[in-house]
Amino acid sequence: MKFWSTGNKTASQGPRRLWLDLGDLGDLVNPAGPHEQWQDHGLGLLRTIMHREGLLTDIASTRAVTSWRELRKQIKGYDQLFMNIRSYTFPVARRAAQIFKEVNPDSVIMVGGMHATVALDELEAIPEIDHIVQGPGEKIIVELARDPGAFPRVVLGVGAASMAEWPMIDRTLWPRPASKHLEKTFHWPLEPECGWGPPPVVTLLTSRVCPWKCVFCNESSYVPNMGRRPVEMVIEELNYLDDHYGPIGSVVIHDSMFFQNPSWLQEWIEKYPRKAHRPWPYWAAGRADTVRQWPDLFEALVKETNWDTISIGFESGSDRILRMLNKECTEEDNYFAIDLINRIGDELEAQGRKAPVIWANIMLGIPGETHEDAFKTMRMVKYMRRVMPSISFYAPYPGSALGYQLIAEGKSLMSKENYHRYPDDEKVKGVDYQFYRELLAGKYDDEVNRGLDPILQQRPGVFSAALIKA
Ligand code: B12
Ligand code: SF4
Repeated sequence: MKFWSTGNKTASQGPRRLWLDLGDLGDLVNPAGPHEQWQDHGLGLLRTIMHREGLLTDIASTRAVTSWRELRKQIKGYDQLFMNIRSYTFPVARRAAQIFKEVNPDSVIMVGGMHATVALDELEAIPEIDHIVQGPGEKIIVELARDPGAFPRVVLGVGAASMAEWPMIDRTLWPRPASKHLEKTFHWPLEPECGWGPPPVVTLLTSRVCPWKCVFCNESSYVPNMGRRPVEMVIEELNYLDDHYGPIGSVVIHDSMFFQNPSWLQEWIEKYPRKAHRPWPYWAAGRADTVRQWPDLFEALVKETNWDTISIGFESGSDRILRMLNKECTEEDNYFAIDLINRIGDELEAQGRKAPVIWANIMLGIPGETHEDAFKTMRMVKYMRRVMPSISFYAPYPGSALGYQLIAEGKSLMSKENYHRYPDDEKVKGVDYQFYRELLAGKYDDEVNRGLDPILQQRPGVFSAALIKA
């Protein structure tokens, strides 16, 4: 039973507790794609906190098995189950809760995570779940595990005021890759390569919660604002991981919005290149409007700290749509950011250094989007010189303003059975997905090319492979 990190150690110490890592069956055996292999920081953090308090847990993962029968065998004999449920893992979590209660009828199931906050009714409807914690969980998990009976069925979670209070996640508490083949490329307890930088990869968070309120995103709806993790702590953790599990190849900063708090970023520029064992190249996210607001800061970050995969939520190349999305960025902001990144890339290449690449987040199929809006978006993508397009069909997630609206109007095609399965899934009634499929297949390249520089027109106009799950 190599996936049990603590064997049966917990048996003699009170209730036997299990954390269940969630994801599609088999994703840690033979993954469908690189992003399915990322580890869950919510689970890692809460397990670390519990273990520090002496509340030992075992780990199983729906990703580490290829059938429910296999999972059933692994989860027998436990008294408590913990799960971090996001909307996209809801169907798996529900099935797991049912099986767990079936094989452990006297057990207590405790869940939290984004879905508990944004779609409470869906979790309340699962009778097997005993306690549902909304919001952050780091200051409640220990009490809850010690005495679940003292809590009502629905509990408001309690978080830390600052990420400075978070312990360093014990990454050996994350599930292991579950096949010999994956073991070789995974670099557990670090993480595998996904195309953004060399392995082994370290994923980490420096900030939580984004202050903007784009209507398609539910970021601001579930965790109250909290202090950023101090720069020194981030570097210390990276150096520790490099010493113990390295050498690290690259870093993924999973923050929803890395490019915020200029004073923190300034300190990062000063300390990361000097104090980290190596200024590992990293992936991190920004917004076009703030790149335009603080261009010098942005340029210094890219050049001096090796921010070499720059994720930007452009979403659309049309002002009409950007306004509808409450993106607070304009077409002009988007083009400013692209021009700046293009120029920085040229300069770095001229010095023999690697040019940064844009990880461009793009949405298509937004209700109300016209063909011309979509052509403008694809034109903008073609304008980017070094780019990894990450295109998705707009998905009406609960917790976001637009998502709630479309759900209430009966227009959402996302269901409890299928929050998101395949990139090509249709998400909203009334959207002409056939048009978008043809657009991505390059059928409208003439329209997209209109007004573009002749050199840019020659760039490939087929983007079907860039469509991702959303
Ligand atoms: C990193 C990240 C990713 C990474 C890695 C995912 C992973 N395995 O962790 C990647 C890039 C792969 C990813 C992909 C996607 N993601 Co994502 N991702 C995030 C992000 C930015 C950080 C997650 C995180 O680590 N948070 C920090 C930890 C500490 O928080 P936490 O997990 O929520 O846990 C806390 C609480 O929820 C609570 N808690 C959790 N479990 C439990 C259990 C108990 C018992 C208790 C008491 C408490 C508790 O306590 C924890 C500590 O406070 C979040 C946004 C965010 N700010 O959280 C989005 C987010 C989770 N992702 C989201 C989405 C939609 C996606 C995608 C579907 C689509 C997309 N286009 O991005 C894909 C699908 C991925 C897949 N596997 O199929 C949504 C989820 C929406 C929802 N309603 O669930 C979020 C919230 C972003 C957003 N605002 O839209 N994502
Ligand atoms: S889409 Fe990006 S900028 Fe907008 S609220 Fe979400 S994380 Fe923030």
